[in-house]
Amino acid sequence: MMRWKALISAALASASLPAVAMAEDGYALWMRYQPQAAIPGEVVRQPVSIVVPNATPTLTRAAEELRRGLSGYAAGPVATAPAVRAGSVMLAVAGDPAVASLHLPTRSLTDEGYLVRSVTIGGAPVTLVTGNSDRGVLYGAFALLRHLGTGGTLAKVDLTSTPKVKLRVLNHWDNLDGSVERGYAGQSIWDWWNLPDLKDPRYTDYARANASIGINGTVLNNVNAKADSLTAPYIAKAAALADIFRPWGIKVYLSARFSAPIEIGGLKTADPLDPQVAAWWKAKADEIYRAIPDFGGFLVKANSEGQPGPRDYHRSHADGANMLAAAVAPHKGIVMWRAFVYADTDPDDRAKQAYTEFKPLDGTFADNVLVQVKNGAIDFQPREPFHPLFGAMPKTPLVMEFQITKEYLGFASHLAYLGPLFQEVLDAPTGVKRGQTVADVVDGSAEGHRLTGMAGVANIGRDRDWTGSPFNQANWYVFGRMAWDPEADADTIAREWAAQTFTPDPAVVDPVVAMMMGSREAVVDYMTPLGLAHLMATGHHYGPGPWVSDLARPEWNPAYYHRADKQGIGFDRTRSGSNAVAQYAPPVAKRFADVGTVPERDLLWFHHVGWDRRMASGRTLWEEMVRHYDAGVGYVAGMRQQWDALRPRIDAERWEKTATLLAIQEREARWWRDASLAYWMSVNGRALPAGVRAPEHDLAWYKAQNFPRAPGHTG
Ligand code: GCV
Repeated sequence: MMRWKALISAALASASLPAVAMAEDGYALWMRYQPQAAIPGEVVRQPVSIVVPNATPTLTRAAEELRRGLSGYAAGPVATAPAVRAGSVMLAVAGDPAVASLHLPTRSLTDEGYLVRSVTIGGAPVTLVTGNSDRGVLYGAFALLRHLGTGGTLAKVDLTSTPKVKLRVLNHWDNLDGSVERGYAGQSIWDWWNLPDLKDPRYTDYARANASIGINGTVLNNVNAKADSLTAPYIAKAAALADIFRPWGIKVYLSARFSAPIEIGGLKTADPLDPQVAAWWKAKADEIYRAIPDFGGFLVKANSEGQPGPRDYHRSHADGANMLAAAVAPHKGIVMWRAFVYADTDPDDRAKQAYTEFKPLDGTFADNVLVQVKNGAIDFQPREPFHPLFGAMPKTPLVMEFQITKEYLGFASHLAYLGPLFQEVLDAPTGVKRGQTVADVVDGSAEGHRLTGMAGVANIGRDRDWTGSPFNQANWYVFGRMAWDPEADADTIAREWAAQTFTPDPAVVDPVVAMMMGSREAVVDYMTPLGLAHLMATGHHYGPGPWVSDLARPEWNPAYYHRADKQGIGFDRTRSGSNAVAQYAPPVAKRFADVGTVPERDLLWFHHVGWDRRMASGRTLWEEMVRHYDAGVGYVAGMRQQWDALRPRIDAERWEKTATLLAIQEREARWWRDASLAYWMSVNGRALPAGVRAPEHDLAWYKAQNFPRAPGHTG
């Protein structure tokens, strides 16, 4: 049979197949490229061939990916060809003569944007994938595959996009011993022991996955860094990874331990103003760049949770950051300096400390320094109001740091799609200028910064499905897509993820997306409703521990955050309390400070209120809290039902795993609800509203639960 006929008959056959695929282990992520009607359809009447007139390592990877994707979708072979003919897909940079002669609007694509368009070349209808650099073309190839994987066809393709954020970076909290801090998907994917010799094929698949969603950087090691990662053997290991990632447009970065000059450099000090220290870092940077010419730069956690830093020498964070920035500047490297600082010696509200320390430093950082700020002022809680530093440091580029791994949202076992969390933060008005949002600060448009960034703490490990569950893959995916466009919509991204991960069939996509979109709110409801935060058990943060109040550092105790007593609950951050609200721009501060205008979802974050306070629903606060706990548990029960109904349409392996995890989630959601209610009742002395189910056990039982082996807790 002629090849094009084979293509069409395969497509027709696949179109009539039931939506069930074979058993799958999730390794392929959203890049499954399963047969579907979209490729030949009615339109492509010629066999597909891929043409790359002027290959580079990146264009070769892009072509190979397209070949893999198109032959998967079309269930037949797709060839590479030397010249275009009808039905070809051509990959070429905009400067390529064949593309330039088409006079396409490519200028606005800047460096990494793409244009994928149906054009005519030499009389032949061709799908052109172009950009101003080969990385742009690579992103275009993935955009085309996304288009096809979400039900699009090769007819009249017209896709164009330019990333709004320059540095789109994963942060791995991976330790050199293979453990992952706050990792719930197995050991680190980096086999440090066998690198640089053993190049696990997984590294390439990791790069493909990241490139497919626009991620262009990766910090390989934990921010709680060991100086060893800066020694020659580890630089060689990082260089081996950089070589694999480079053609996929991904740069390697390292977390730098500030005291490394002492630990591995033999110096007596790490004082950033000491010329010997600066010289040591400069030589170290030169050494790294000899091995990794496109090394991205350093990420630094300084003077936070026991890490060393410039404050040890009575220097500022800017002194520390600028010294490192000078070391990498000759190589065009950058420094991402974290603002996640708080100290037990500072009696002030923990939520205020980063702002207090960093805001006065605005304007003092070198041009190649970005300050990396967590999305909220405490620590990746199920919900936090946006961090007040966004909008408050106009002269400094601020990197948004999200946590993709779910340290505080049920680890890998709970289904919680983080798209709505990311979007809620990015969409938040800063109040600094009319209409300005956090996304405007992050993408630089607020102040005209060109060096911009978004970082996500990775949820990736050596588990076969990378992230511990099929649905956790969506959080990696949505991070990449929102880093590309911080104004993107969580629902739209969930749809495209679900279509590629399962099938574009709306009978699957609709219920899957419906499950996902409310899933994070459900976690908020059963863990920390109405603005509560940090009520998780000590250390590992697994399960409820609102009663904990005996830890040495006040801000490590859940009781510090909820402040519940017989009369009421919540942290007063208004003028009568810590006055953290004053760190926001006046219109936002005003809204949060007034108990009548603060959004109810943030009520107890900003206010201490009585249990009998009337809520918008007419219920008392206590009744409303109970309702939220029940709603959270009920949502999980609903997800289980929806997932059960999808059983005939999902491959057995991924269905089973998800069903089992949902059962765990329902059990744990009940545990959270019951333990929390038992504790609140012990504090407020109230009964449950009529008809509400009592906790299964007494408070003593919940307090006695102990999980010393909970995963992810490494120091
Ligand atoms: C890497 C939280 C986590 C720590 C983490 C820290 C940080 O406190 O519990 O594991 O350390 O944040 O972001 O630096």
